[in-house]
Amino acid sequence: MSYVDEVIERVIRENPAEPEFHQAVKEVLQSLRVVVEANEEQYRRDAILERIVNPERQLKFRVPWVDDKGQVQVNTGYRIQFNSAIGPYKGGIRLHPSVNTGIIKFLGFEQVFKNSLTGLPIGGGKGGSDFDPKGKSDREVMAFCQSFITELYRYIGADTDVPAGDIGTGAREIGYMYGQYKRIRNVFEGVLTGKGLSYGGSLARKEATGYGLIYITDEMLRCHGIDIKGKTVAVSGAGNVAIYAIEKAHQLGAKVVTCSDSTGWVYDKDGIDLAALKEIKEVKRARLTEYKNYRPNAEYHEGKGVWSVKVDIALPCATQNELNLEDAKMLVKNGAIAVCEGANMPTTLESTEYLQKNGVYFIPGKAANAGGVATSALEMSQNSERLSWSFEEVDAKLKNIMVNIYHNIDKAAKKYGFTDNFVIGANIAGFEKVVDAMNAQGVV
Ligand code: NDP
Ligand code: 2IT
Repeated sequence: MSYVDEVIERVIRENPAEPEFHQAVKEVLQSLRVVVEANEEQYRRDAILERIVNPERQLKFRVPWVDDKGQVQVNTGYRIQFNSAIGPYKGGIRLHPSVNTGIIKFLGFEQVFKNSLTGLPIGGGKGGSDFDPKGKSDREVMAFCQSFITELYRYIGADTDVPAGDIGTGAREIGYMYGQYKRIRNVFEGVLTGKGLSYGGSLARKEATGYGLIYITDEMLRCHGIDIKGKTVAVSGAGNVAIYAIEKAHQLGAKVVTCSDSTGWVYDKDGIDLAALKEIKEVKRARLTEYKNYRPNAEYHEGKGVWSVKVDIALPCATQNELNLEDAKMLVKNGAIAVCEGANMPTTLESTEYLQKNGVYFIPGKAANAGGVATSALEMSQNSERLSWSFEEVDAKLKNIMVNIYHNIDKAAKKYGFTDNFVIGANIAGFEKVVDAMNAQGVV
């Protein structure tokens, strides 16, 4: 059996009941086949693949807190410090009831390659909890965040591990976590990113993932002679990534006609009203059912459905495995030209293959949504030099990073004979730098 297949089998055997982690490992390792098989003996002797799929450290801890009725609640906290070969662990904290070890592990694994692709000195990690911020009072969210950090503070630090936002963790949660860290450690340092602007946050971090997604999509299309202007776009999700992807897509002259949350989706043929969406989601923290109050001509549907709309470009920005084979078939039938992932692993393996086989340009999340973590690294730089850069400066750097990522993954794909296969390109380009650093640092 080939080394790649052996390690995939071992991961499945040793990590049962972690299907999302298996999926992420399969996608990456299968892409690396050409690189590994060219030098299989050496890779095997150095156990590179066993080391790359095994986190350096996994933390799992109790998070007790008191709700507004005086009842003690107990959640589980996670932090997986996956790989620090090229920099301190870096990656978000997901707060969602679906969180478990396998989900955090797949996200941490993806983060290793994504962070490498940014070209910045950040290793990969991810954390989270099965706590659900939805429907909780601000005080309850604060109680949870303080308890979470009361345990996690021992393992993180500006030069060790720098968490940030992800699903369910936004500016409010980062603020509470930062305050508790500072109180316990008595240091004011850039231990978290996505901070508020008044205490060390970076301008353009909030916008960065969504903007970056559009910058790389635009660059990829431009290089294939296609103008994003005038294109119709389907976006899923209505959170941080979705909102700022819609904003930048509109600025570049595309029209986004859908968005969604976990209960339903909106079709607005005139283009999503961004001011309304921001008020519903960022201010009121309400459901998308409210969208019709702002735009009576828009349609609201319960359940899933954004991929059934005829569009040129699809941008999944909600969560993992939200675009399945049936969805991919509908997109192809409707003539879609590109799918670029704002979320982490939103497309199933079989739908990715189907899209690619049918000539749809596909940019995987580890490249397409890397603008968020890249700008987090820029926030770390600003914190280290105790300065803040202007919005324009950060945005220009972000754009440059996304354009570079596109060209690097394009080059890697071409080098190995897989032109336009940006999955293979991203995995190889991300992997090469990490492995080079691991080899240089010996067996650690
Ligand atoms: P948010 O919490 O801000 O928004 C998530 C959105 O997805 C919400 O609209 C949510 O609906 C919707 N959603 C639908 N189904 C689900 C589900 N099963 N689980 C969770 N959410 C669901 O998160 P972000 O926008 O920050 O993150 C979206 C995706 O982008 C994630 O995959 C994340 O890992 C990825 N990402 C985020 C980055 C960032 O900087 N924030 C950077 C790179 C990637 P509802 O409100 O009803 O729950
Ligand atoms: O998935 C991701 O890249 C993020 N949630 C952002 C991580 C970060 O450290 O900014």
